[in-house]
Amino acid sequence: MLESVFRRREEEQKLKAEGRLPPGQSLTQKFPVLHYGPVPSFDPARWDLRIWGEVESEKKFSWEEFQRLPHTTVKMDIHCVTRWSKLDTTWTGIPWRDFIRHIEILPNATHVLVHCEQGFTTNVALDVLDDDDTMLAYAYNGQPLEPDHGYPLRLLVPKKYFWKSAKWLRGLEFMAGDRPGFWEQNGYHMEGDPWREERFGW
Ligand SMILES: Nc1nc2c(c(=O)[nH]1)N[C@H]1C(S)=C(S)[C@@H](COP(=O)(O)O)O[C@H]1N2
Ligand SMILES: [Mo]
Repeated sequence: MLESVFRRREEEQKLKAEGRLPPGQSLTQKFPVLHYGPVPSFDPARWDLRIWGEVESEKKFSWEEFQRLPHTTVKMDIHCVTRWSKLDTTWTGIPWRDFIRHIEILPNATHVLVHCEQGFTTNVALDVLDDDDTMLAYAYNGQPLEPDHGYPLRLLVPKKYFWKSAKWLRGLEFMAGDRPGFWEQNGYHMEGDPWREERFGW
């Protein structure tokens, strides 16, 4: 028991030295569930993903349309502000850069306010989303997301703390300038970079 704790510490120190595990984080093999409020239900006939704000024209994707978009599978590490990290998680979905080809974003847009079921929001800069591991994901380990983990769709922004990876995604509001989302209004950092330990905003 004690030996396994020491072994894990050693592994974590090594991963930190290699720059794989951010400061103040510990490894987990489990997949903790964290969110505010109840798990919403999903009705494919009524679900849509709404795009608005600083875009040429508003747009809505139905679940059927959304599923037809070409998808890929990406492996990534995730880091939660509550200090757990999980390495090599495998997700399938639509890469951000592919997704935005279906939208005309106006040149003055700088940030997105991500909207979820039940009013959860989080803010992300467009240049953060412009990466090869950000995606709109609907599967984890080859299976549809568990209801707890965001079924049917969540955003993934693995280079930021995991609260930016919004579950039960329903809308993307493109903004000219930044605006705090749910946790950001409640004291969390506007950027949330785990490598700089941007946990809290104060
Ligand atoms: N819609 C929604 N998405 C959310 C949250 C939430 O409360 N509502 N919590 C965030 C937080 S704080 C974390 S750490 C991750 C946790 O994701 P997981 O439950 O899949 O581990 O979801 C994020 N996405
Ligand atoms: Mo979190």
